[in-house]
Amino acid sequence: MSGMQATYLKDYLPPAYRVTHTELTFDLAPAATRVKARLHMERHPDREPGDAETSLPLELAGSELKLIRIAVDGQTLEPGEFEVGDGKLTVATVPERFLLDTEVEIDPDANTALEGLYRSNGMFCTQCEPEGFRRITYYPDRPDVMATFSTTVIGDRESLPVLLSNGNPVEKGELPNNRHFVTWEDPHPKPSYLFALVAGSLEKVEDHYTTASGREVLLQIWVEPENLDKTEHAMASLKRSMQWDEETYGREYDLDRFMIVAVNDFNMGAMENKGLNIFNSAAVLTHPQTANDATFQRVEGIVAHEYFHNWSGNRVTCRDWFQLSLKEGFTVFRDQTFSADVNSAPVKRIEDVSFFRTAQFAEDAGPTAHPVRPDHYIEISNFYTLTIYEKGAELVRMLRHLLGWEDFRRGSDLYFARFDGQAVTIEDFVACMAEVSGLDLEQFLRWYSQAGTPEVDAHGEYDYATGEYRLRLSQRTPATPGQTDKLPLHIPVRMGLVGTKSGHDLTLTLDGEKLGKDAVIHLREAEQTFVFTDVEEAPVPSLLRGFSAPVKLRYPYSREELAFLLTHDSDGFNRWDAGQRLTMLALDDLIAAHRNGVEKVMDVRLVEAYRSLLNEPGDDKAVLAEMLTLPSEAYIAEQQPVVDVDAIHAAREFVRQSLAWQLRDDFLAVYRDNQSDEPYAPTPEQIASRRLKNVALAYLMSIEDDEAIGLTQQQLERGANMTDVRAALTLLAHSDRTDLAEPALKAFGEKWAHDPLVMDQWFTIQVTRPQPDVLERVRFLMGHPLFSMKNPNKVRALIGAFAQNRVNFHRLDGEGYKLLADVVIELNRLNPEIAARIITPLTRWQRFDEERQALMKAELERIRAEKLSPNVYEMVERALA
Ligand code: 0A1
Ligand code: ZN
Repeated sequence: MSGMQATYLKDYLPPAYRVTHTELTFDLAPAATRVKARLHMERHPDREPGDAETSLPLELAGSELKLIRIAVDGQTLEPGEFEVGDGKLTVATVPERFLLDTEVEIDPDANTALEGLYRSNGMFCTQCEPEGFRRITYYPDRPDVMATFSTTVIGDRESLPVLLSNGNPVEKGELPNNRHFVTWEDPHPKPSYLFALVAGSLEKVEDHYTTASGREVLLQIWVEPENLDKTEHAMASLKRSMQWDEETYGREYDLDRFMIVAVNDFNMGAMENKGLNIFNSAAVLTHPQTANDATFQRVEGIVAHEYFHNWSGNRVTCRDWFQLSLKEGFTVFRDQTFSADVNSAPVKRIEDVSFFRTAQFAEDAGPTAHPVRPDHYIEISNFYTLTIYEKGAELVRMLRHLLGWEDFRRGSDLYFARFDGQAVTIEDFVACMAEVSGLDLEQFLRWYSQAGTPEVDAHGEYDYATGEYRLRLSQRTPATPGQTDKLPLHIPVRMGLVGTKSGHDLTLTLDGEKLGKDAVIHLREAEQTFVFTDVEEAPVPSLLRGFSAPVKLRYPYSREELAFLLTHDSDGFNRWDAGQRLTMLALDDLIAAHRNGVEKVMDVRLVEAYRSLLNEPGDDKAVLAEMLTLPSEAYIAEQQPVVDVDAIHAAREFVRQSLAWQLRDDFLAVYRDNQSDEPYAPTPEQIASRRLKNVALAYLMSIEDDEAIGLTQQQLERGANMTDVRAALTLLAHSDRTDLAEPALKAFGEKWAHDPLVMDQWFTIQVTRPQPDVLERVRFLMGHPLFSMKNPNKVRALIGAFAQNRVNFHRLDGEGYKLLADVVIELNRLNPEIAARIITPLTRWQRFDEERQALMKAELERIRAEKLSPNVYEMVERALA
């Protein structure tokens, strides 16, 4: 099957022909839409025919298209003058410069893959990244072909009053048979993956933004009428993003209008189509009564992310899909910094890193590990991964720290100026950074081509006699599939030495040079020793501050040293990290005790550490809430050589309950102190208070404290906002008290049956319970009238969430695995992209005991026996390789 063939980076060639201008006409109809395309084409100057050829054939990508007509320079081609098959259309000979006309018919209603043109709730919409445009028309559907677009959309006046596409509307009018049209022009050359069309019965909220140079921009958010009251936060986030990008990167918006559309059926979070961003409704709609704080913050981040793509992605795009992280890594870094700037910066970093160390580390350690710039793929849709996005962002963050902000900004300016309107590579980006700074980034580039998480081992020794502190660092990257030999990387280690007597950062003197109290040292060799001189007192090292490189850092800290860093480290992030490490040591003992059937004993030092956090809060509330949050089961699992699902769950519960018993009154006081009657606002202060309050309540509920039960019920009934309601409902629903759980779930389900995004939360809350009835519940809820396998949000809310429920998904009878495999098999047919994502937990079989390994592999084999899409095929083959 040709779809199963791999594409290699080393085979890259520029296209034989490029498009300078694209004219499209859509005649919309649910099952038979006509698309006419007129492409202004010319030979690519960098591609000469080989010696044996007189000309280069024209090859256009196309799939699931019914060709009606094709003409070159107005001359209709007869069968025999072109060839269709194998996902492409080939014309053997064409002139140097020509007009290509095609007309095709497509069936949006049959499109359950949600790539190309499809319908969602009666609305027409598109998703073209990475290779969806070929399902709309025949085209050189690759990012290095950039053209201006002129798009006419024709639709039914009654059912499709709103007709949108990229750029600016230039003409509209009425047509016979109750139809009308709008023509849009996008003057900025763009690749086909940034094309968008939306048509439907939508309503809008409008606002304006004046750019730094005085351009008036019309801002519109288009939604279904019932969602008009859920757009305020997205609009505010958009305006903040526009201003931030001007102030921070000197980037202004470049069209007269910027539109966002919310759609219910969408494979991912959102898409940065030029001037017409399309969002999963879950990633844009908020209301205090329907969305919690985390959602408000997620929406803000995604709105910013898509907006920032206008420069990092659209104006300067990727030469080929191997360069995906060029736009995604940079843009994630930009949105992370934005969110840090407008919220609590340390908390944003803590959240991002704890997610990264749980999920990206797991990807990097598993069978689907790949470099930030992969060198081959079967299905590019499978590479929208944590490695490309989040690790890519960590690499940009390292560059920013290596260069310092000023040079980094100059490098960014150079990159945008030099490559505006072009499709470029990751090397082009890094070369700009090297050029402005004079730094040698050759070794740094290995980060892009080498997969796997480097492990850094650190050992320190203080010599009282000489006042020397010797820090020995060594690095090693474990083998990953297809990459056995790893080279040393350039690892920036931000650090301090905290004096054990003074409790303060000591001045760092390295090789006679005074570096200050917080400095970056550069690990470049497999092993290196750094000798700090004039160290006045014995220190505890604080290493990898702010998570300055995406590595696993090991240092043999004692519990006393960790407790010391927890209170004395000047770096908030490392203070939090010390707490995590201290908790992990206690958890390790408890996991061992559970496995050996020995009685569990709580580490008093941990209790005391928590007591002092609660009683002498030195940090802001937001950081404190993070400090009081135990590592997740998934994170703990990441640290174990063989994952013991039940021991991890039992150990973590034991710590939670022990802390709750011993610090009951402190938690209760925190809860009381953070109750408020203020009207809801998604401000950092309010969010921190609510978070802290609900963390405290969760501890108290873990021991079914009577007073806490009352407070939880009150909080639910009061219904002040979805943050408090969802927290309370989750606590009741996850308690062993069926008498509390069932009525609360039932009432909530009835109250919100009309709101799909709230019902997604209702599904998730039920299937993340620790109780053993969950699998049956998932089966039952799959039959719920609101559940649909065709809606990715529902699939994620029910099946995706269940697969994160560690004790229940990993049941020893294998029923959890079987359920997921059944879903993958069904989705493989309906929506291969989602199928290939939802399968991930099964691909991690190597991490578990032999019994579970066998069960998981058996399900992968059962999937492999099906007729598979390239998406699922690639995932299964990698998992079983
Ligand atoms: N570029 C988008 C991500 C995205 C990728 C693929 C999609 O559909 C298959 C949709 C969105 C982003 O980074 O936000
Ligand atoms: Zn993106």
